[in-house]
Amino acid sequence: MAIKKQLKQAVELLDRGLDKNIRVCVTGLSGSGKTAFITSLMSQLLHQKKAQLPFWLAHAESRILGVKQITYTDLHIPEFPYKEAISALESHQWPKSTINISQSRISIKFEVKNKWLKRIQPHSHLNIDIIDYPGEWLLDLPLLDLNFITWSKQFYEWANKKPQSKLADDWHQSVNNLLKAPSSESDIKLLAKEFRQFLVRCKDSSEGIHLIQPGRFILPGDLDGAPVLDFFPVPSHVNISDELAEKLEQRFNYYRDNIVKPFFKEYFTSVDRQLLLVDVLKVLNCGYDSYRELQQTLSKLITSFDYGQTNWFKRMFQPKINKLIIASSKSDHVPPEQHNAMRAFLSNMLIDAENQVGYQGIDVATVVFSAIQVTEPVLAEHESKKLACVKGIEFENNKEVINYPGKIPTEPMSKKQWSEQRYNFIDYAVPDLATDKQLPHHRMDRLIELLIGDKFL
Ligand SMILES: Nc1nc2c(ncn2[C@@H]2O[C@H](COP(=O)(O)OP(=O)(O)OP(=O)(O)O)[C@@H](O)[C@H]2O)c(=O)[nH]1
Ligand SMILES: [Mg+2]
Repeated sequence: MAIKKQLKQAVELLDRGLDKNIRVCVTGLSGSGKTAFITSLMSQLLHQKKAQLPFWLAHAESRILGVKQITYTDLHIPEFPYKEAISALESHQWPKSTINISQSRISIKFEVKNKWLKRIQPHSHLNIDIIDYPGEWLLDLPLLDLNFITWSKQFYEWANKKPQSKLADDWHQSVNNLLKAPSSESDIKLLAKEFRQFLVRCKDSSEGIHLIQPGRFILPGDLDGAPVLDFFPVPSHVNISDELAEKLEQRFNYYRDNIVKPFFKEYFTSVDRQLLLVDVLKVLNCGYDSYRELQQTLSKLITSFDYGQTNWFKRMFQPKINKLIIASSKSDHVPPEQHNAMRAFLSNMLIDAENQVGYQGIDVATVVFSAIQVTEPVLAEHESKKLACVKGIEFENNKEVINYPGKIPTEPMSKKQWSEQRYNFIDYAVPDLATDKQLPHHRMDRLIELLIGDKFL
């Protein structure tokens, strides 16, 4: 009887110790590669039997017995469109930019390694939950700690900085003019529309602007046309009627409390591991102002997920994130000789935020990877020197190119140094890929090990 009881206790311990469910939160701005990453992750896992994944230790030890996609219990959330993503790749297209939420649950059955645990249960399984969503919505996270006045103040500080200040003239004029007169509901609607148009100009510009808030103003989803989106920030020097101030504040509060808060509450609660994807190539192309703006945007995001006592996220969710992986996606845009530089660049950019998170006892790792490798490294001759380049199909014209993108700096650059650099990172199309085996990648196995490797005890 005593043995039976001990065994029961051991099994309970094992269950807890093995932590059978893990929730991975993939964060990243629009275009940073979230959907490509999830597609590749599923492809690597579902084809693991014949896959090359040497940095995933449990796999290298041949302890992964099988992987399957299982039904998620939250029946109201659509399933991640893996099949659609694969068929897009088969027709040489990238999966479409995401416009709504989806979720996937993958179950991995594995052989237990720990010799004590193994006696009780030779096999175990780990369920991984992962969600995909439009990157634009992520930028609403910092709004949760703001009220209408602080948000307006922050907005105009941001709008007066380059590069976005170059696009803000029309908006400043509209808000100044219209607010001089008493504002009817139709004036408010019109101004809100002009505000959205300004945000869309920022998003579509080639200047590399990132902090485009509120996210639903760019990608409203099912809120298209809803009055909750009829608000805009008011500059502090403009005096508006109490009635208008109250209306705008009410809508801001409604947006924050009834749209943004439930979104983060539902999808970001109980996250165990966080992966932050960053497209560093875009800022290298766009230059200093874009770099600074991305740095500030990401730092703001990281510290919104911050785990400090005073933070809204902590107060609400008691998060248990114990690992943050900051990853530079699309490493196939640069030759392997520059991967270390790419990592150093990312690390330098986020050093302060990383330091802050690390101080709170959270493991932080920085990596470079490519979810779907669509280029190959080649050596090209230039002025009788060999130059490490990449060869791929240029997205814009569907022609094969050999591209030297420029040398990524390993040390932070001054504004002058930035102005002297020229980068030429181009977008690549999807070549002919076999999709009934693991998708070609760079370091997805390292990322899998960092994200979940410690769960295969
Ligand atoms: N070469 C290369 N390009 C990539 C890779 N991953 C993503 N891309 C490019 O980046 C684009 C955006 O990737 P997505 O995965 O759609 O980005 P996202 O973060 O899901 O963006 P949203 O859905 O808009 O939030 C793709 O259409 C590709 O052009 C990669 O591993 N290699
Ligand atoms: Mg996406």
